Amino acid sequence: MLLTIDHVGIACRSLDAAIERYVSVFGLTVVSQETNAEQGVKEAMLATSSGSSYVQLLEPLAPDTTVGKFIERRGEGMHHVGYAVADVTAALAEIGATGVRLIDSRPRHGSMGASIAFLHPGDLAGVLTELVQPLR
Ligand code: MC0
Repeated sequence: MLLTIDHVGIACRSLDAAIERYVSVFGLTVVSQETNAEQGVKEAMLATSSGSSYVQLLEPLAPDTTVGKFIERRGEGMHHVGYAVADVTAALAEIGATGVRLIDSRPRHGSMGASIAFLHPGDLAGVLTELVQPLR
């Protein structure tokens, strides 16, 4: 079901500062920058050299957002892993049947036009997990 690691999401206090660091250290290429009000983030996708997976940098829009609360509790760091799937709706049905808690029962709008859905970290060894059906 999981095709590849689409991205790793990293919570940061300043998107501009984090972009500058990740570009200067790793030579990554910024391929998109968006504000996603529904998710409470300003985010950037930075492509690795294979072009098929990304580092996603996430700055909270406010302290009471999911990423804002995460930084308050744990500081900056790895926030989630996003796996590419062919069909996010079908994957949600299959995963839901295993008893893993679905944070999103239906897909939402994600970065670069993807359809996304989150799974609860409490059922996946503490890792907030995102399913990503990329826009093709
Ligand atoms: C919170 N917890 C996490 C976590 N965030 N565990 C692992 N990874 C994370 N990122 C844990 C806390 O440590 C706590 O554990 C428990 O979850 C409840 O924490 P809380 O602070 O009270 O938070 P809740 O319950 O309000 O929400 C946690 C939950 C939430 C994972 C349900 O963050 C959520 O709905 N996330 C999905 C949406 C999201 O993260 N959006 C931002 C990225 P204990 O053990 O103390 O109970 S949007 C994005 O990435 C888009 C743009 C895209 O990719 O395209």
